[in-house]
Amino acid sequence: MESETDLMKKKTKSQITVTKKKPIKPEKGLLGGSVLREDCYRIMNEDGTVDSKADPKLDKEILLKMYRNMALTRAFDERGMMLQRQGRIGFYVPSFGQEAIQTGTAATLEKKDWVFPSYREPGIFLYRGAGLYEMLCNLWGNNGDLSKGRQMPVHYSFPDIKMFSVSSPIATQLIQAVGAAMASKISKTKEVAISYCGDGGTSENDFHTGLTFAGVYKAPAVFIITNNQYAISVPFSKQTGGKRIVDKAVGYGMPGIAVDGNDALAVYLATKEAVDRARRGEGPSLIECVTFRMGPHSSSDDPTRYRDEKLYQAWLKRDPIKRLRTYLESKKLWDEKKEKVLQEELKAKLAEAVEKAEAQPLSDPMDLFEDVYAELTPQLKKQKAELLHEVELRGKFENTSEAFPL
Ligand SMILES: Cc1ncc(C[n+]2csc(CCOP(=O)(O)OP(=O)(O)O)c2C)c(N)n1
Ligand SMILES: [Mg+2]
Repeated sequence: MESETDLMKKKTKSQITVTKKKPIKPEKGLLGGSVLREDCYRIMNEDGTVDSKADPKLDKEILLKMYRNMALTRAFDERGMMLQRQGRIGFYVPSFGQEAIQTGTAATLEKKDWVFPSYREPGIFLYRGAGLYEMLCNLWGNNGDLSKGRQMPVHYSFPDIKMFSVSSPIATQLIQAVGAAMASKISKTKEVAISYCGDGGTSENDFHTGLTFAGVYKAPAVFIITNNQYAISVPFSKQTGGKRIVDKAVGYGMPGIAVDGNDALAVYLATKEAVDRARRGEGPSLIECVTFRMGPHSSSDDPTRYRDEKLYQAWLKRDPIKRLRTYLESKKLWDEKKEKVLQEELKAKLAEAVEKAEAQPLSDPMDLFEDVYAELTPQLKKQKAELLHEVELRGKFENTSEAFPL
């Protein structure tokens, strides 16, 4: 079963040493024990300690930047959920527990690389420098949103930092990423395209199409599969008859590795190797990040109706932020005082951005007709006239979005 992990051959050896010492035991009865897996490449023990031989000794700046970004992502998610519960925004999708995947992968990229995220990756936008204010304006769908309120909430789009628009139809971003990767290959720009999808996304035709094409043409693409064990309420055991997503890589002719998705160091190292490999022209790779969706699917979901509480408790022990903090503390890079300062700073930054974003007026409905055609088509001209008439009749448009069915 290890043959497909050529990508990380050396590191797989050290992984075996690490896991032999302190194996993460799958707990019996929890979804057949298939969730807390032992086969993942990991650097950190479950409690955040790292055996000295396995310590990758990354630069202090990268480690601290990753930690700060993971904390910011958590704070952003908490604020997003709170705003929705307070009825101030209509919808939110949190990424609780998945912070190491977003940050650990984003930290390996260059500015020129392309990112095709799913809807559960605010941390990648934040790592690459997206503004809190602009992201929050998207949640309100107002005038400050870079998509002018035309997208759903959490469907951010930041072209300047090469963050492609979030797509709701799952896995569609994979083929878009392969297109960008092929463009890079043909024009020899050495840009890598990284794309993200969930365990549910791997059952989509677009997953198959994207990986087939990338494998055949050796596209400089990296596929990050966030296996958080659920696709809304559908557990991983119903997603595939296979045991692991990483095994699918063999069929597409690319190397793959399963990584402990709650271990920021392991995610970083595995992704770095895949990105470097793609940049050298050696083709695509697949990385299965094994994790757990600690929150609801979205603000419209209640996971207590289908998820075993014991499973949640088991994963709580492996919180990716706590693990990285323990590691940083062991290196004397972090302490309680620094944590307090950081949390205060994040709170203040978010409060300021929320206040500013909430005050922003809604987009002008007439904006709907801008930015696509240089000259409106006859149908759009007709629709615009109808809308103008409506506006005259009603006076103004209110934001009537109260509930999202997703
Ligand atoms: C093509 C398509 N089919 C169905 C849906 C409805 N849907 C939205 S999210 C989701 C689950 C996706 O699960 P997964 O890929 O594991 O990602 P996660 O939500 O766990 O991050 C589904 C089925 C959709 N958005 N697009
Ligand atoms: Mg999932």
